Amino acid sequence: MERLFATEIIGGRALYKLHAVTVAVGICLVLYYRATRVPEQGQGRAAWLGMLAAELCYAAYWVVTQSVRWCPVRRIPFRDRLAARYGERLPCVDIFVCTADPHSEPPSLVISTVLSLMAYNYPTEKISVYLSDDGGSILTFYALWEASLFAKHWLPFCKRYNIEPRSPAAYFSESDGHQDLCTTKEWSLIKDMYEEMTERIDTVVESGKIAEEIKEKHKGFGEWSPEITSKNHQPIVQILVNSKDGNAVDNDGNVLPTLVYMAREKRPQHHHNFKAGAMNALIRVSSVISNSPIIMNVDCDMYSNSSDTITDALCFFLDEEMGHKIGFVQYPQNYNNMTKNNIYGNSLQVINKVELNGLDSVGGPLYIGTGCFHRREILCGRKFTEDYREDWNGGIKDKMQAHADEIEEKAKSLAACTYEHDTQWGDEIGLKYGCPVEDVITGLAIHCRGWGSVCNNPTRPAFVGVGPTTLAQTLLQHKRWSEGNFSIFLSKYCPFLFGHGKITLQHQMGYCIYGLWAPNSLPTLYYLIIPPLALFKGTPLFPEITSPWIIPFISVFCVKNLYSLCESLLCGDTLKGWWNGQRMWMVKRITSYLYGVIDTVRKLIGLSKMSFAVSSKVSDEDESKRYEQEIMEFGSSDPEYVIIATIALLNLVCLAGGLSQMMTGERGIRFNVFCPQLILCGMLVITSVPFYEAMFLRKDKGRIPFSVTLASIGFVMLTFLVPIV
Ligand SMILES: *[C@@H]1O[C@H](CO)[C@@H](O)[C@H](O)[C@H]1NC(C)=O
Ligand SMILES: CC(=O)N[C@H]1CO[C@H](CO)[C@@H](O)[C@@H]1O
Repeated sequence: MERLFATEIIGGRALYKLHAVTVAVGICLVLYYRATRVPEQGQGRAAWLGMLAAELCYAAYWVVTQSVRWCPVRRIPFRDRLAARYGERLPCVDIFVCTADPHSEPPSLVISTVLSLMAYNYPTEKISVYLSDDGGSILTFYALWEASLFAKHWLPFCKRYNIEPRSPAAYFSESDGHQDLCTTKEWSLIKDMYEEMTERIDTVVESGKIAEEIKEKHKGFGEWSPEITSKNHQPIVQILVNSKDGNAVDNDGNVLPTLVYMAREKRPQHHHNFKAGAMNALIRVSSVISNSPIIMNVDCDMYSNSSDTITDALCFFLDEEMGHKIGFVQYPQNYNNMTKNNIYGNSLQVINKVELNGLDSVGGPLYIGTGCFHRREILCGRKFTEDYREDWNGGIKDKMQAHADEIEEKAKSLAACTYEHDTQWGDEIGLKYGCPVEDVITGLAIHCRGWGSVCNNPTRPAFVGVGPTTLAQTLLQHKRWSEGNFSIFLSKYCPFLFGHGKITLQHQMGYCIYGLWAPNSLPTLYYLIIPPLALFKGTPLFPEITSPWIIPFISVFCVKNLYSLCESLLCGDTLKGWWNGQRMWMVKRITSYLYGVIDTVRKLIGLSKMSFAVSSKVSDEDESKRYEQEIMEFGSSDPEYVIIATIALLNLVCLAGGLSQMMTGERGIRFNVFCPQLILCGMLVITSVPFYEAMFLRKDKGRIPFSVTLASIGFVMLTFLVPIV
C-alpha cells in the first residue's frame, strides 16, 4: 500500500561530516595544547586552567550538538492519499487553547486564534475547540461568545473563497490587498463585522464591565458573581456551540465545530500547576464532551496559518506502516512579528529546520507545548507495544445523548481542584507537574514509554505566534526556557538517567542541547572577561601568532563560525540577521542563561519557590517603531543591562589599553604574543557596537540609562582588581 508520508534525508551530509571531523581534530589539538603547556605558578596558571575548563565545556557541548546534525530528516505528508483512503472515516480531533490572563493576552487576539482553528479544512462536526481560561475571566468568556456568533459568518466566508490565513486578525491586517476579493461587498461586510466585534470586545475589556442586556443573551454569564476572582472561583464549563445540536449551523447551513469554554476551579489553598494543570483539566473535560482520539494544542497567540494542518498531521498517525509507533506530531513555532534582520535573534529557524529535524532522525522531536498533535491514549499514559492499533472510531459517537446541562455538570466535577488528589494525574497521566517546561518532560516520558514522534515542517508555516519584540521579553523567554531545561537536566528526569536504556544515546544528547543552555553561560562569561583582562595585564593565554599551535585555534573558530553562517543562511536568515544572532547568542548567555543557572541552583538548595511570569504581549508605540527600525531596546535599569554594559565596556577598555601598551612597549606586551587576545577582544568590541551607541550616543527613551552606564563603569573598575595568576 502507498505510504501516507515520505521521509527524506536532508542533503549535504558528506560535506557536513567533513566539517565535523575538521572541527573535532581542531578541538583535540586545542585541548592537547592547553593541557600540556600549563604555565608556572604566578604566570597565569589559574587563568590558563580556567581557559582549559571553559574549552572543555565548549568541546563537550559541541559534541552534544552533533547528535542532531549528523543525519537530519524531512517528512512529507500526502494529504490527497489520506483523503482518498479514509474519506468519511477520519477521526475526530479535539483542539485545546490555553490562555492565562485577559490583560497580557488580549481576548480579541485569543478569539482570532480560536476562529482560525474552527475554520480548518476538516469535517466540522469532527472538530471540537476548547478554550481554557486560567484567568477565569468573564471578559474572555464574553469574547468567546462573540466569536461563536461571528463564526457563523466567518467560516462560510473562509471556505467559499478558500482564504488564508483564517485568523481574521491576521487576514485583515495583511497589507498586500486581497486581490479581487477586497472589492466585493461580502468582503467589506465581513471586515466591518469583524472590526465592530473587536471594538466591542476591546471596549468591554478596557472598562472591565459587561452590560446587563448582553448578560441576558447567554446563561453562561450567570456563572460570574461579584465575588469571583481569578484565583478563587468554582469550575466553569460552558458549551457555546454544540455540533450535535441541530441549531448549531453557520449561515450556509453547515454544522459548526463544537466550542467549549472552561475555567477550572481555583482556590488559594490548592496549587494549580500552571499550564500543565489547565491541559490536564481539558483532557478530562473533553473526555465527557467529545473524547476525540486526537488532541491538538496551541498557545492562544498562535493562529493557524494553514488550513490543511489537521489532515497533514493525520497522515502520520494513520500511516499503515509507521503510524502505530508515532505518539505525537510536533510542528515548529513561527513568529509573525520578526523584523528582516532579527535584531533579537528570535527567528528560531535553526532550531526549527535543523535541530527539530535532527531530533526526528534519532527518535523524535521534543514536545514544545504548542503546535502539537497527540494521541489521547498516549497523553493518558499508555505504553508502546508492537501490536498497538488505535480504534479511530473511538470518541463519543452520540455525544449529546445526555442533556447538555448534565454534561456541563459532569465536566465541572472533572475540573474541580480536588479531583486530582490521590490520583496519577500530573505524574503518570496527562502532562507532568513540577517544572516550568512541563511539556518537555511530558514528551520525554512519552519517548521513554517507547513511542516515537515526528516533526512536520511544511513550507507554509502551520502555526504563527507573536514573538518577543523587545530585548526584555526575549531575555525573559530565554531565561524561562534555559532554566526549565536545566532544572530537568539536574532532576531525576535528566535525559541521561531517565532515558538510559529506553531511548538512544543520540536522543538523550539531543534533549541535552537545551538542558545545557544555562550552564553554557559560565564558560562564556569566563571567555568574555578573563582574556581581555589578561591582555590588559600582560598575561598571554594563547599561543603566539607565529606558532603552528595557533592553527587549530583559528581553524576551529573560523570553521565553526562559517558553518553557523551557512546554516543560518540556508535556513532563510539574512547575513545581518546571522550577525545579530551572534550578538544575541552572547547576550543571552551572559544574562538569561546565567540567571537560569542561579535560579535553578537556588531552587535546588531550597532558597526560592518556583515562580512563573507571563511575558507581556503588548508594547508601546515608540518601542514598536524602534523595533521596526531594528534599534535595540533597553530603557530601564534592569541588572541584566548592567551585565551587558559592563562586559562591553570592559572589552573596550582592555582593547584600548592593550593596544596602547603594545605601542609604547610597556610591560613587554609584544604583538605576536598578544595578537590572538587582541583579535578576540576586537571581535567582542565590534559585536558590542550597538551597546556603546545605546550608552553614549542615543538620545531616545530606549537607550541604556545613565545610571546603568555609571554602574557598569564602577564594575569595570572593580574587575581590574581581579588578579590574573
Ligand atoms: C503564512 O503562510 C503564508 C503562505 O505560505 C506565508 O507566505 C507567510 O509567510 C506565513 N506567515 C508567517 C508569519 O510565517
Ligand atoms: C501583537 C503585535 O505586536 N502585532 C504587530 C505585529 O506586527 C504587525 C506589523 O509589523 C503589526 O501591525 C501588529 O500590530
